[in-house]
Amino acid sequence: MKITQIAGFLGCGKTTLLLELSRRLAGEKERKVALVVNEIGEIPVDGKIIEESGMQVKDIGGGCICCEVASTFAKTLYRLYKDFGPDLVLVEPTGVAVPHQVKLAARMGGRDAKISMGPAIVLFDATRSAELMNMDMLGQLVTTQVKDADIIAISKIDAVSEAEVQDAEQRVQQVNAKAAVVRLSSFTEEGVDQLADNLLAWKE
Ligand SMILES: Nc1nc2c(ncn2[C@@H]2O[C@H](COP(=O)(O)OP(=O)(O)OP(=O)(O)O)[C@@H](O)[C@H]2O)c(=O)[nH]1
Ligand SMILES: [Mg+2]
Repeated sequence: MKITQIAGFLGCGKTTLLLELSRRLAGEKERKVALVVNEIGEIPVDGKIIEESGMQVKDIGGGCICCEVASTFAKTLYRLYKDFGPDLVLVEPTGVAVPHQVKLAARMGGRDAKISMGPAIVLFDATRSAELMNMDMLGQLVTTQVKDADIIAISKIDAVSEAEVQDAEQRVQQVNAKAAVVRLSSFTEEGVDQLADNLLAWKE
């Protein structure tokens, strides 16, 4: 069971990508997939509809899975592993979660050798690239999210110019030169297959 988080600041496109990725991974890639969401965002995750396609959905409320409810998160992962046995778990933390803390919390639930950590995929919203790391208070949080990323997805590229995509790429590379950077639009589906393949190929 491989646990992969789709992280990034509020409204950057996490849920939209989560649904696109899970559709592919459970569909043509034929993996058994579970989703863990930490907060219902703008696009409601309709657990019932998703479960009809054979996936399991767990919604954890009451706080952030990287801090207040980290132990609930860990237990949820372990239960999924024992009761459902998915190949892949896709996790959507809240927009203010810190990816390395989400990883730490996930590891608490996964000391078993058959549980591994997938990449932290961090979305960086191309439509807000100039402001994101410069916001009062929260700019530092976004910078930490980008630093923590294993893969950075420049999201919503359908809504901006080529110059703006390049601007976003430069900003994230200044903070994290190691992570792979993928151009993503969940609307046109550019980059979604690449992220699915990266996630499947990922080794800790
Ligand atoms: N143009 C464009 N808009 C997108 C794309 N993906 C998501 N959006 C829009 O961005 C908004 C937020 O998308 P969500 O997927 O809910 O983002 P989120 O990161 O899950 O949001 P929170 O969970 O509230 O932090 C919605 O209005 C989406 O329709 C994209 O690829 N292109
Ligand atoms: Mg969301």
